[in-house]
Amino acid sequence: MVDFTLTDEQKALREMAHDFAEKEIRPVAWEYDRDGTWPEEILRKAWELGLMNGHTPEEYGGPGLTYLEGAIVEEELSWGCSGIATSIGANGLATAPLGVAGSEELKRKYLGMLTEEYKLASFCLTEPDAGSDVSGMRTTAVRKGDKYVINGSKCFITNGGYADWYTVYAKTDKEAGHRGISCFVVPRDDTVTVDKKEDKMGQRASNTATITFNETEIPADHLIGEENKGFKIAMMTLDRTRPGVAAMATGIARAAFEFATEYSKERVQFGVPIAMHQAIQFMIADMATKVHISRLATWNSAVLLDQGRRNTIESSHAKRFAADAAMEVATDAVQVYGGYGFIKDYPVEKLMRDAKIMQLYEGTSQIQRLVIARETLLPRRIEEPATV
Ligand code: COS
Repeated sequence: MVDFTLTDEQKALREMAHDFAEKEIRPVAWEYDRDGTWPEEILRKAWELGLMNGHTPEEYGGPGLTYLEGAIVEEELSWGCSGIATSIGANGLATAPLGVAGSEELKRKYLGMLTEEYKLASFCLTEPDAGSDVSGMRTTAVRKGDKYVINGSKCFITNGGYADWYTVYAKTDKEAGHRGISCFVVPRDDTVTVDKKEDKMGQRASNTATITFNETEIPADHLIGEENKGFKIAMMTLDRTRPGVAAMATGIARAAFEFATEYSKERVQFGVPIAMHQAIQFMIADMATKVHISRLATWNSAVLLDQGRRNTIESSHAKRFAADAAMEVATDAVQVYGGYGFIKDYPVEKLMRDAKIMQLYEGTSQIQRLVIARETLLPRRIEEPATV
């Protein structure tokens, strides 16, 4: 049965997240964007309300939201400000590998740490020379007795400067390409340095940092899953988190669409509100369709996960469609505002800058097409749900 009717609980969750976005995020979003303000106070309030760590199961102190419910929350928060929503959601990306392959001890300790009090964790995959090409990473983890020693730098790390622990991918076999990567939980200590905070085009309220591990020692049992199985853990993580990014893109598109619609009813040119002109009506109609289809594709990819099914292609469909749609809708919203759209006193130029990252992080729109093409032309036979 195909049915996206939300339950009363899901509607209440959406309302709560929307209320939070409207009252706590929107009023400061443009100011925080201008100044690149770290939204700590908002993050702490989100944590109090259970809007952070949404997917963490109840047994580890989280609310145990389904992927569909997570997508509903992420769209609302991103409607408020996608930069702040990214900071609120980053623990979800860092903890997903533990959900995929983590031991009971690691889950209890590190998921519990994030739900017992306000703390942050970051996902460290990307490196200066390894973006789309994950296998090209240079960070190493060398086993020494009952420890691993980690060396290397990770860049573009969301919340990196404030995280208490990191999920880190590193080479445990330098000669083995993607089959030589392992995944670890790395607590922050003095050997972990924050080298750089990026000055970004959009999502300026989120913290994006370069993190370097200098002879960082961790207990051997901080390996997530098996040695040299990290690449698959990363791919399975992204299958699970891309629906959330697609939901955030939907939130940006919806915000841009709403601003443009309201403005078109107020702005008078040629003696009538510009909404009366077909040129504007068609842009508004295209925006409405894109928001609608983005949400449907997102929810579809999330529900598959909730059913325990592999969603690789649907996740990439949703991420690539919603990200491209957010960029198009935000650009058109600027167009509807005309010259005012280009001015920072008006809300839509921020949304256009914020939308751009949707086509870049958690796999560029080109990588999503690559995944879709491979899944279409050379479908992999993997049991459902995929295992490492
Ligand atoms: N689930 C489970 N296993 C998967 C998988 C998935 N979704 N995708 C790939 N794999 C497995 C493959 O089956 C293959 O397994 P074997 O080792 O048994 O052969 C292995 O992983 C390698 O797959 P593939 O050959 O497709 O790897 P590539 O190096 O060509 O990389 C892409 C594939 C480009 C899709 C991948 O590197 C990618 O997603 N890059 C983007 C990374 C990204 O999103 N970065 C953003 C930063 S993270 S915030």
